Amino acid sequence: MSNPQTTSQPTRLDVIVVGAGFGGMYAVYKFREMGYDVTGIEAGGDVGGVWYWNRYPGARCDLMSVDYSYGFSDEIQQEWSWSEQFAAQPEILAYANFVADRLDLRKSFRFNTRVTSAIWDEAGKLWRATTDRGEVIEAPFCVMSTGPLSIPKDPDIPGLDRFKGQLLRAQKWPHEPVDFAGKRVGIIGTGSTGIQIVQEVGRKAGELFVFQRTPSWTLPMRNHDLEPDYIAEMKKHYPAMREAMRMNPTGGTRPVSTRPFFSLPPSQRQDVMEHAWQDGGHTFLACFSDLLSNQEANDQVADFVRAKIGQIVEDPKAAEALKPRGYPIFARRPCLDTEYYETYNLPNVHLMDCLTDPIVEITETGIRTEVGETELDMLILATGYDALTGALLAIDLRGRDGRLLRDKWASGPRSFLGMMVEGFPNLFATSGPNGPAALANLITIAENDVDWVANLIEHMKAEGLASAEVTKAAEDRWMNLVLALAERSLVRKAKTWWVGSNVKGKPEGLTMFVGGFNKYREHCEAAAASGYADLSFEKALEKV
Ligand code: N01
Repeated sequence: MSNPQTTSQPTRLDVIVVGAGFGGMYAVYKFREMGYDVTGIEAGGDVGGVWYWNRYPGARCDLMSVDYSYGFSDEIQQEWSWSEQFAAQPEILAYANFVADRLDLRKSFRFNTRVTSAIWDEAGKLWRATTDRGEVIEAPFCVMSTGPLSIPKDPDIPGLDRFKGQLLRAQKWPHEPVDFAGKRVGIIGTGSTGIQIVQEVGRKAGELFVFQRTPSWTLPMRNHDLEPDYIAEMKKHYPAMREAMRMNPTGGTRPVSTRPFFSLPPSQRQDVMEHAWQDGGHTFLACFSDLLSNQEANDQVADFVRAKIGQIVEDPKAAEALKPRGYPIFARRPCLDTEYYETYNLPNVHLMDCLTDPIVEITETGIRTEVGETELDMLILATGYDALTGALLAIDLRGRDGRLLRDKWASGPRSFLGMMVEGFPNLFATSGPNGPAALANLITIAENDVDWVANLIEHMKAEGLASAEVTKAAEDRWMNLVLALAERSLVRKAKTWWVGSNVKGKPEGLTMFVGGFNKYREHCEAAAASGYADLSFEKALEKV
């Protein structure tokens, strides 16, 4: 294994992997096991990806821990035990560290290093990546495991740099504990991140001011500890569980209903919704088959949840402001919370409704809205990400004939299976923007994608092929399918990062594959089974 040092001489590898989140960690392990000379390059100081950076109070995964974990190694899943149904960030990061230790992954990574450019060298049939440390690394294959949520986005509000108090970004949270006691704390953003912070910090801060523009839908998580008997039983069934996850639209173990909402009489529908509310987690989505395709069904569930908000939040004005309206439930990523709405009944927590009183600017001492200024000691930004494409487009990525990915994707991302891009041979993305990305379990998707790429590279090695590129026809076919499915989905009806509307100037559209992880996997398998008929290959100049 070569170890690239800071040098003007390019380091030659077989595979470059960008990112040390769950996708990149598995990719590095997989290629190393296959005997390739592989190095992972990661901007953060260690493994974990989004879980390395997002150390904000209350950070937690809202997928069940046993689902949100690797299935590729039975040793790992037998040795690791989760403590809660929905694990908190410290435990997930500890899991990433456990995996890195167990597989001795760190020796194959360069941390605190960012890839700034990656350029296809047609003559050499290789990718030449440059890092912010001035290193040049060359390899025939480049795998981008850069994550759909890794480029934080600051709010588009004047004055952010003027604020003299403590400014905290959720996605770059300090590694040291932050003390909120007695402080006047403001937070902008009430997506999944903001909700998790509010329910935690509201109980700690002197005063908490929540600047909410669009209310999100959130449902009770009802998290609980996992009993030793449960864990032991689950470990016996891991193989069957992993198989079930491969067959599941969400890439998780929870079965998805085939029952349409209106197939039940009204009283039974009410009972099912009440049960789902009490049961917690993503039970709602598992109760009915058509909540993302039937507007009327969606409206009824939305009414049910709005009524619950009204029952919990004591101040009628705050309750009304917290009720989402004007877009379908589940069309914005549904959050799972622990007493989020109850937090607004605390005397020190104040909802600042930016729909009726918009933020004008951030000042030296706080936030000024149209009505007046709120003085703050601390300001938390939970304002989301330049998602799906942000991390890929942040790199100066040039394919055949020097073509920039940024230019190719000027009207939105286009790829085959979210993994390969026409004009960019031997470049792969895991959990890419035209796959099921954030609509399914990202670890399940990453494992699928890395395996698919690994099989393709093995095929190329066996056949003496130097480069693989998806044909324009195949890319068009995939994108037509992605866009046709998106057309039928209610998901496109909300203004969110899912459709790119949260970033000024970004092309809007639902470009994720909404057909479910199971169908996506079938497409991947069919592409391989066809002998990679969707790809064009060039013969090797030399064998990898
Ligand atoms: O980001 P978001 P997030 N003025 O984009 C507001 C995953 N995740 O970090 O909608 C005022 O959802 C913005 O308001 P609006 C999960 O996939 C998972 O919360 O633009 N407000 C919105 O409220 C999630 O979907 C977990 O009107 C402004 C917020 O900032 C994804 O990460 C936990 C503003 C951004 O919400 C992203 O979630 C956390 C402005 N100028 C995250 N600009 C779990 O697994 C932006 N906002 C539980």
